[in-house]
Amino acid sequence: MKQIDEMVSSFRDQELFLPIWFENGNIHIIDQKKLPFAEEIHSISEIEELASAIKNMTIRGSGAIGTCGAWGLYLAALQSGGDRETVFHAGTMLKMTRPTAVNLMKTVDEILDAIQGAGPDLIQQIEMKTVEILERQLAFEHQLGAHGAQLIEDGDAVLTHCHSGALAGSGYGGRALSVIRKAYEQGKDIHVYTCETRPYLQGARITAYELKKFGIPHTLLTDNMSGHCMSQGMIQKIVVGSDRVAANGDLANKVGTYMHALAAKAHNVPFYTATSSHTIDHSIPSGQEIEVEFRDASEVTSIYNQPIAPEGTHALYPSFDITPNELISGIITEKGVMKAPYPTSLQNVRTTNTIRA
Ligand code: RUB
Repeated sequence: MKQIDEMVSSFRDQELFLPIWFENGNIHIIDQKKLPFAEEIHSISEIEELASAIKNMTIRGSGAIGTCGAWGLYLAALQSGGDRETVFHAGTMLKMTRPTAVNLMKTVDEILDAIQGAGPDLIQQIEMKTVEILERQLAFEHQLGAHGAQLIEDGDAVLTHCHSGALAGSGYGGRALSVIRKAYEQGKDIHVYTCETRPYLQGARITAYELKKFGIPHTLLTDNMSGHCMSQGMIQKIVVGSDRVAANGDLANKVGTYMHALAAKAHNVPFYTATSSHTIDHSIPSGQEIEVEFRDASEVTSIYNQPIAPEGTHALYPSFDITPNELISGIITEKGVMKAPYPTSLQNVRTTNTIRA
């Protein structure tokens, strides 16, 4: 417990905006469904509760749900007194929660691989691995932020979609907002256009909330305004996160991303994704093999339980879309900015951890 306690207290000293942490024997998460109107904290004592919080998007964002994999297995290990079967069962349950984002699956498998030979020290081994994964992820945010900030020029307006920020990662700025935050901290005069991101409104509710918290000037757009703004020369760069990147550089991100990338190509606006080497899935040759999660269409026919369409209207909610590599100007990672041809450049950031079925 000491290692975990020390890590959480060091994260607190760094004034991170943590999406998830461990305290008094329980996992704690900020309820992202309630933001920006309330900063409500849930205490989680059962692995089933964590799985359902991921499924119903109380906690979300590929980096944050990746860390849920580590925290969840640690909780399962502690509660079962280090029972291996319980830990493996928890891993299977967590991996089934969200099919598109790869970090959760990879994190679970990384820990399960690490404990293959563990004996009575199983809890301690999971604790060590959890600390390693969380500290690594935070370091990545700073590193990829620094690489990406070099692409942002003084005076740029940067468009982002969905929420790829502190609460979607380890608390500094996640991926896209780490790039934006670093550029801002370097003293660059930048402005951010955040798209609202229907239907769950991550951009309006959470990205705008974090930008305000960090003091970064921003303007909210509805998703259908980006093409017009680009045509008027109002946007110089696009930076989004990624839930999964295929070996050829195609990426899955929140639905709507593809549409911004197409408009960006038409208007010569560079389109970047900020991600980590762990979000690149080398087992998938192209984006066509990425499973796109479909969510409950009632989220489209209503907002905050208020119907916005005639009763019985048929709606569709693919939660992600695939942006093909030819629309991507660069893939920002903790090891640098990867450029086309991606099948070659992404090999330079290949990690050993993979996903098992
Ligand atoms: C989140 C989403 C974010 C990505 C990328 O989807 O699409 O844009 O997670 O951000 P959801 P990051 O809200 O459905 O989880 O790479 O920082 O995770």
